[in-house]
Amino acid sequence: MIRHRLPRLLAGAAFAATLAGASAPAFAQGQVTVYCSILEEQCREGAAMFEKATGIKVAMVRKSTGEVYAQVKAEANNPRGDVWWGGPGEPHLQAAAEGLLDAYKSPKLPELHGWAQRHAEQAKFRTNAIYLGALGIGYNSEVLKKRGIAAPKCWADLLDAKFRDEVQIADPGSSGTAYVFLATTVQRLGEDKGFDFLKSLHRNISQYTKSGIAPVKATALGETAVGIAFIHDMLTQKLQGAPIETVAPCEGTGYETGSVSVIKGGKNPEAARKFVDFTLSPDAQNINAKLKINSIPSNRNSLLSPDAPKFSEIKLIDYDTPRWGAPEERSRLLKKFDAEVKALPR
Ligand code: S7P
Repeated sequence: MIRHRLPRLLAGAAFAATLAGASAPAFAQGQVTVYCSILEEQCREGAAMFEKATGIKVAMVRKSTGEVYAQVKAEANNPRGDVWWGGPGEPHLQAAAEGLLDAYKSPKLPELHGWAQRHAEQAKFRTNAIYLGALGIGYNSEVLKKRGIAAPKCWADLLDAKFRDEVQIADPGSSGTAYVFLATTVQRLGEDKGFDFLKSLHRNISQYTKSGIAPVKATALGETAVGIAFIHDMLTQKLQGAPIETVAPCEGTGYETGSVSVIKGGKNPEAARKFVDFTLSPDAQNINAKLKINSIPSNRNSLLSPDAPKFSEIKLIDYDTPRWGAPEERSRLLKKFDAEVKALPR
């Protein structure tokens, strides 16, 4: 059943705040290794701000969410990372349940929206929420016009043969974005019909990219007519002048709870906790406003851009992040996707 819980939770959540600059430089020493699954430019900006504010040196590695999950798991006996910053919540939840993350109750928690506090509580504080983002379709209006194809309005429209080789999405094994699409489809249609849908869509997919942002960039450049990704990321391209339009699919859609976690056994646990506090603060979350990345921040005092997609205007399914982030469910769905969808000829 499709319910609309989040729009109500977010109603009236148009908070105004000032874009606070970085805090005064501090004299703490040390270092922290951050595996970063948000966008490269956010990672860079955040690292520079944190170094300036704390004096702690940041070693930053940018990888997609599923890739970081795999790396944290592979390094479990000798963790090299301290913090995992960003990306949809499901791989974080899987890592949490597998004992790969440390519980941390940040002093910033009381500043967070109710949905973010619940996310942390449900995960026994082994991960924390930093933003929300709804999944959708983006299309290049110039490419569709050239091809004489009508703009899609619904997920089902993408199954039409006229979209053959015209759709891009990432691989759900590497990309947290694409995993949200896989789980959304299964939740929306049920597992059997959901996989039938994915198999039909497979015929129209030109490429499963490694990162979730790649289809957005390809759509903006006209390298593909359609991309499936987060609506706020497509909006960033539109705000930068790309001929890209966004669609909140008519059947309803899922969303991500962007997360941050302390990696268990990391060499710099104190610096890691400081970094998590930073990611939950308006200073770090307002990087998005600066870069025109319009996800919905978890701190009530962070800026919410007037351009941010309005959850109250999007038909959302009652997307069950904890369910799709459970280890057995995520591993099973990814295995099934590889065997029954990706392996199919097109
Ligand atoms: O903050 C922007 C954003 O797009 O960065 C994350 C990133 O794209 C996730 O990458 P993968 O799909 O490659 O794992 C998103 O969580 C977030 O919306």
